[in-house]
Amino acid sequence: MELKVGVIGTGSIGRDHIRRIARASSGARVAAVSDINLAAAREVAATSGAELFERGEDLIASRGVDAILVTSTDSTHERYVLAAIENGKHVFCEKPLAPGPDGARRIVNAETAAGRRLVQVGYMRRYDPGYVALREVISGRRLGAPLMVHCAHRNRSASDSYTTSMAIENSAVHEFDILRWLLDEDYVSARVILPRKTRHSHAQLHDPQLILLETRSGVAIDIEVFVNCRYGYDIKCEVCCEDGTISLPEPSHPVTRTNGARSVKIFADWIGRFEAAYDAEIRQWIDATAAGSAVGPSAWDGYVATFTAACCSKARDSGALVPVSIEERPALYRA
Ligand code: ISE
Repeated sequence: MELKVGVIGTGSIGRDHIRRIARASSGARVAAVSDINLAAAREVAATSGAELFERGEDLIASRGVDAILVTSTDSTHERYVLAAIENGKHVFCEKPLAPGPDGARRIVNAETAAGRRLVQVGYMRRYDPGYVALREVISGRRLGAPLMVHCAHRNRSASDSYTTSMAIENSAVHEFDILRWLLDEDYVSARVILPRKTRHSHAQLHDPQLILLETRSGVAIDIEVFVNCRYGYDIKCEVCCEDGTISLPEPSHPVTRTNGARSVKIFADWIGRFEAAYDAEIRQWIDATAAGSAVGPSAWDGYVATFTAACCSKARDSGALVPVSIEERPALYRA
């Protein structure tokens, strides 16, 4: 059976996933599209042959759509994911699951009430071969227990509408998800330090920020979030364990030697840096959905990442150490 996918949100990541499905994924096709920017959706519908819907809710309810991909603006995720659950349809939602923990919790509540997993959240780093290799070493305790993790999340530049909160809720949220997955444990506290602000920032954005987290077993984590680093998109992660350290591999690019210098390309953004991971996550979502199951980052994972982000924002605004008190994981997500 060919899975008929409806895409809500035809901006850049939406178009990217549409191309991905067309290019690499047998077993699925984009059957419908919708966007609040109707002209953009119409253009995508015309080139992809998908049916155009003016309202996302109508696309979700359509009998011509089996599963939903939500790539609309963050503030609209909750309503589309809830509508998909209500219609009993599998839904892939780009991160964050919702801008704040209350919205993400409502999604968890709706899914647990439905009694089955329907939601996958777009934390694509879990499919990146480098992070997968790191996890194998950590979970196999090949270097003993992890003690400290040093991370950097650097974007080349941020737009004028990008704010201090977004650096945590939209960017560092990836770190919260991947580190919890790597270490297989939750956080207990958060602190945020605001270093000297770069001159490349603007009034609404304090950049960089330094996040300090502690996990249940006492692993200390520092995350530098620097969204105006100027030189490229750079993601770093080094885990210090009892018997050695392990680092996220650098993306492999040829080394050029010319004019007295040796250089290696650095990706400009996450689309290039994590392309293989995006391909793998969408492939896995399609296969699992076609088989009637849901795998990958769950609504619970989406909730925990968003909850942690809210704690970090509070820690930054108060300057205090903030406890990250996460409730017990509902049974649906324990398997
Ligand atoms: C962006 O929205 C993403 O999701 C990227 O993966 C992240 O690295 C970037 O910082 C965000 O702004």
